[in-house]
Amino acid sequence: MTISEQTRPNAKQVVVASPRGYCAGVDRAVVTVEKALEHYGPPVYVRKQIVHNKHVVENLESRGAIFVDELDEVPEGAITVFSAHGVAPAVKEDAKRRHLQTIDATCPLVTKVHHEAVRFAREGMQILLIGHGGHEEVEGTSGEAPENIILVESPEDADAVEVRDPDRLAWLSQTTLSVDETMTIVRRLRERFPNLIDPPSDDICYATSNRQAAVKQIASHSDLVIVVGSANSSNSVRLVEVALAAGAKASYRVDNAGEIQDAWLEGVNSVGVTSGASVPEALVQGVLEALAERGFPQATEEVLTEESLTFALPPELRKAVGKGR
Ligand code: 2E6
Ligand code: F3S
Repeated sequence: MTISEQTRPNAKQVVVASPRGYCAGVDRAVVTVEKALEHYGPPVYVRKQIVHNKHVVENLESRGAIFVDELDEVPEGAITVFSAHGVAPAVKEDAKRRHLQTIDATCPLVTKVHHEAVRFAREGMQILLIGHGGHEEVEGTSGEAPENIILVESPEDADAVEVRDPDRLAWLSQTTLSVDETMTIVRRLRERFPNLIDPPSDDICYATSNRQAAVKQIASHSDLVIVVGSANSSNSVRLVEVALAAGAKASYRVDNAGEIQDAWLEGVNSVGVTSGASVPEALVQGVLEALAERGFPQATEEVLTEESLTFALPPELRKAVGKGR
């Protein structure tokens, strides 16, 4: 295809969003398991999926990580990593009782929300936690102050929630929600509870908001937006919703290039591609190659902003390995 053909209004194009893929917390969590495997040797137990990505989990499994749902599946004294989504204090206590050697890979930005919950609860405030029931992060945060936290999952919940004292009320949120939907819920809550206190800083993390803002930029001029990410990855699933709300004619989530359906590409000229915060870049490159095989040109990248945040590895691992990162 010549350059003039590529720039014609109806010519095919592929635009890949940036930022996309791994955030600082995911990189830290995955490297934590890798370094634990290197240092201690397999098996290394991991409570829940270290991050919500099928490929990451399968790859670590092949190297000797064992993923369990609960700590009673871990042998006494074994090395056990807590996932990036965080754990309730009761889980940490259980680990101590079982004499497990734990490494906490909770993302520091999730830990920050835990601290906010503890502080508000200590001050006697009730907390409306905006998030998805059953998600591990919500279970962990709720466990910090179960008596004081009420889960709000939707605008309808915001309209119906009953509180002890409308003047002693704060809200917090899961880190990976849709920014726009969360603001709608907060507006609805504030209509009912004008003295509602905001979190000290945004709970929806930088990576979630940047990936949503970046996909919005490409969605409005995309016939189709392909989001790479696993089905249980909250932030990845939100990217599909955000792309559709921002004007993409269609949007689908895939775990990898093999899941792209030819029917999705019928009559499509412009394809946008992005990925969730737990997705290795190789999977995005696989999608771009699959599009090239179907006659689409090389992708151009639309960069919204650069990210440079990194987190040090968990202190218990740094101490064991004996060098910093
Ligand atoms: C930990 C906290 C937040 O489902 P969700 O989007 O929360 O999780 P992942 O693992 O897909 O994304 C990274 C992450 C880890 N986000
Ligand atoms: Fe942390 Fe946000 Fe990533 S909470 S794990 S930086 S998606």
